[in-house]
Amino acid sequence: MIIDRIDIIRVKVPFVHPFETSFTRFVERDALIVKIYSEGLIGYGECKAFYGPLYNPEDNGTCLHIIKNIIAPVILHKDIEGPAEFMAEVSFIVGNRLAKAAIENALWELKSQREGKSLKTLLGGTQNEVKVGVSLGIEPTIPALLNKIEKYLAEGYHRTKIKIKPGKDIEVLREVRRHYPDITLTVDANSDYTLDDIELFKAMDDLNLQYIEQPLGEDDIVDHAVLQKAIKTPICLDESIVSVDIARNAIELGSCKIINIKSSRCGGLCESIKIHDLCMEHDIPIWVGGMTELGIGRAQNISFASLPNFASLAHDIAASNRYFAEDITIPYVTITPSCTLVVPDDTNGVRYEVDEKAIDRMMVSRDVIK
Ligand code: OSB
Ligand code: MG
Repeated sequence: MIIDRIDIIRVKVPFVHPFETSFTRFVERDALIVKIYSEGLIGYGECKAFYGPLYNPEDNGTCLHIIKNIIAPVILHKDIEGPAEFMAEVSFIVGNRLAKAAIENALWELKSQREGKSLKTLLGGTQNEVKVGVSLGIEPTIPALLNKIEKYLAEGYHRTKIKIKPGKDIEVLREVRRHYPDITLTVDANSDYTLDDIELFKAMDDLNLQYIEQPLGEDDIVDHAVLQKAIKTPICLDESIVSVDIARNAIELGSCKIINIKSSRCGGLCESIKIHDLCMEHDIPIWVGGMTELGIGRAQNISFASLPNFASLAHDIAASNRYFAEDITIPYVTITPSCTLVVPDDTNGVRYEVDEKAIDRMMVSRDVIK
């Protein structure tokens, strides 16, 4: 496919409720949307970077630069066969996985249109519906958190994940468990602890958590292996898993028993499918992680989650209204009464179209490269 033009659109979309993690308090989704024009077709990709390099080493500023000044010259007016060939073309770029993934994702959309096949079919998805969990931010008080838990349990969310940070961890979790002895509960530390906190994680073994997500450094898999040997609760790696090679090393070292795959964090769907397959070979359960995506990224995550090894655990692909009053797809991503998401496929008619007018309302800048 000839790449005729690339637009990079920066949007800001307010959150319905601030989302606090150990590394920042988000009040809006600051995001880049890439729009690739190719031979009369348009493919969209959502860049998952944030306003600052707080969770990933990249942010929207670095992604804009890499896409505009490094990636675009490589693909503009060139004939790019597809996502895999694109990844080979940009393999000279070290890191910058979120930037590559944004373009890679848009190329998958173009491939889907060109071949008249759903993304699910192209990726090898096998499931018609996927189960959804909710990720809850740090709240100012325990009653405020319990309120949020109640709200999302009432909506049917299959798993409750709670963000923790030092000083807001074990007492909060004990209180949650006291109120909800039986719910599927997980925690996400977003790398805010070290091996000095090993006793804290041993204490969490009493709370029947499904997993503890990324307790230690975002670039560590060695200390995680030490911690995993010291506790019974499975560790689920998030930040640390940025490639299939790191995933293989982490599995070999015993750094985790579960992996959360965010395709953007790993440079796109091509690499992420390899991680999916590797985990399947090694009986490592996986689930699709979230980055508080807008509708374009959210819808792609649903298709990715339809791959076979994603069948056991709930995904961080909430309904759009968990974060936004207004989104950029028609319809908004919506859960079924049993709190699942129906995977768009070749026959069921489920489609998420991009709402250009909504993008225009939320746009703060636009770079056109042609
Ligand atoms: O660590 O999983 C994470 C949001 C932003 C950055 C990192 C993470 C998260 C979430 C939210 O937990 C998941 C979602 O609902 O999109
Ligand atoms: Mg996480």
